[in-house]
Amino acid sequence: MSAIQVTAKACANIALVKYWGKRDVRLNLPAAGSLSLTLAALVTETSVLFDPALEEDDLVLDGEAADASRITPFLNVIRGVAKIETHAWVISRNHFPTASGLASSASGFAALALAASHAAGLDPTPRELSILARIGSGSAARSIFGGFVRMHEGIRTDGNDAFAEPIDTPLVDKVRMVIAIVGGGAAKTHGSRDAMEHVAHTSPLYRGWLTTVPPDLAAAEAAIAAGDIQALGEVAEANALAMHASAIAARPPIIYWKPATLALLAAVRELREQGRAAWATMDAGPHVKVLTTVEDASAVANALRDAPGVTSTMISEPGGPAEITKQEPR
Ligand code: 2P0
Repeated sequence: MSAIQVTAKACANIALVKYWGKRDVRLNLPAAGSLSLTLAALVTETSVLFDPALEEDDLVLDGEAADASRITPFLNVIRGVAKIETHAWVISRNHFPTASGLASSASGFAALALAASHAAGLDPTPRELSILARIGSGSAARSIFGGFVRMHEGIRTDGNDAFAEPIDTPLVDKVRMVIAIVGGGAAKTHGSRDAMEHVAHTSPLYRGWLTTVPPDLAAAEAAIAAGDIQALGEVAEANALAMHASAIAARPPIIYWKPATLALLAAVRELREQGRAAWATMDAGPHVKVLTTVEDASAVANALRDAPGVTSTMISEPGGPAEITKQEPR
């Protein structure tokens, strides 16, 4: 195999119907489907080169040497398919606003899946890439695609039907996501990988959460098909609150919210009362992301900037699919 260095970029995504619980931990097979919006403002760019001179994988993350142990098993999957044993240089950079606390495994593993598979001489289809990215991180399966994306839970034990697909809709040109950063993006207390397992095993509300997902997915898909952002926003906000309720009820509890998170939820409700399009969603941290329209994005961002405890806000357009940005023979 002639060595080729491949650079790929991928955008993070925010789920409107959340992925929260697995049916298979090893393969990251989700217990239910999910639905997300890919965001242009949150990009990871990753370069990969397989080099016979290396004795182990070498990772540089945001300019600093990093522990490669989370990516080596993932690269092993790619090496297995490509029938190579060579180790790789991996240089990855998150082009996120500094200290935002939004660094996501979704954009990271989507960019790595694309760059590493091509650097290993493979040429996977977008669906194969989505399956591959999922093995790195469940939410990364969605970051292979742009705009609105639907993740399928699948039923197979090998995971070959657990992939994401883009939802083609003109609604994507009408929406924006406002991200309100709480507390300067300090490190979160519970990583989502362990947290969702803990919730699944100890929360009396986990089963209720799981029964919420299929009707929420159906409602979100119907809202997108109808171009109805209000219906989509209402289901997204309710779904996020249900996910957090399951976490809060875990034993011991997992409470991601800070006082500012609740202040933001109140501010979003107030914006709606003023006639603005604004619906909130929260992930494994205190930050609040608000689904809104192109017209209302500035007003929403301005209102949230003034909420107590908010350190910054940004407005993101929907992002595109993961793509290769550079290929150089070495
Ligand atoms: C989501 N989250 O749908 C949900 C909502 C966090 C809260 O997907 O173990 O980092 O790598 O499959 O993808 C975060 O979970 O978990 C996530 P793994 P991942 O966006």
